Amino acid sequence: MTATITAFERSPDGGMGLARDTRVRWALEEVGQPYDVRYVSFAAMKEPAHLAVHPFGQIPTYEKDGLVLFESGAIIFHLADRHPGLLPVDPDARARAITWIYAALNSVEPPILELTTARIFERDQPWAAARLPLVEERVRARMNQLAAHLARLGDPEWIDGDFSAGDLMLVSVLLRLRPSGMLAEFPTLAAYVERGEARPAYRRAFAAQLAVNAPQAAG
Ligand code: GTB
Repeated sequence: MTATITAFERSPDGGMGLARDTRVRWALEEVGQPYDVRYVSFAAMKEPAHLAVHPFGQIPTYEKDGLVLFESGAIIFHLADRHPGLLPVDPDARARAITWIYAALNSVEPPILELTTARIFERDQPWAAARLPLVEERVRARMNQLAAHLARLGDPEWIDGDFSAGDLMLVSVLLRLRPSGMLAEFPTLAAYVERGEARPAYRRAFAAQLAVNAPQAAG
């Protein structure tokens, strides 16, 4: 049976690939698994039918052969675990790649999400101008640490040997920094993201979501 994932019926980013279905599409493309997409509106995400597959009423989800998953990290780990190509066979290298999945989700993505919240959702608050620089500094601190780590390694193509699900997740969270202009402050991280985006599997994933979300795709 072909896997079915869920995605926004119309992503607010207009096809920039920032919604988290893009990273799941990318993983599916990397491991060569076909997939269908069920598109859901914001209202439908909060209805019982969708809450039955995602307790928090969000996208993405993944369904295949009776298995129902939510959380992009869990879905991507599952795909990497079941199919060759995204996790090394060597147990220690595999553990390190999984570490980078967690690092991307737990240590890199949170300050980036906070920045998005501060820049967009809280911008009209009376305290927004005072808070934003604090949030930006937290992002810069984490990006400096990550850039320093890559520099210590000699700025390799990928974070630990061959491209892995760790890189897929790290690139996916870092590219969410681009709209703020802050990714460009870290040229080695920007180059790392560009290497990820240049992969044929990423390009296919990006094109698939763009076909649905680009402004000209509006019916
Ligand atoms: N931890 C979960 C995961 O990793 O899967 C988080 C899932 C999540 O936040 N899903 C978002 C969602 O469904 C979409 S990706 N939101 C609707 C809701 O909560 O009601 C976040 C997102 C949304 C929009 C943009 N954008 O337009 O730029 C970027 C990212």
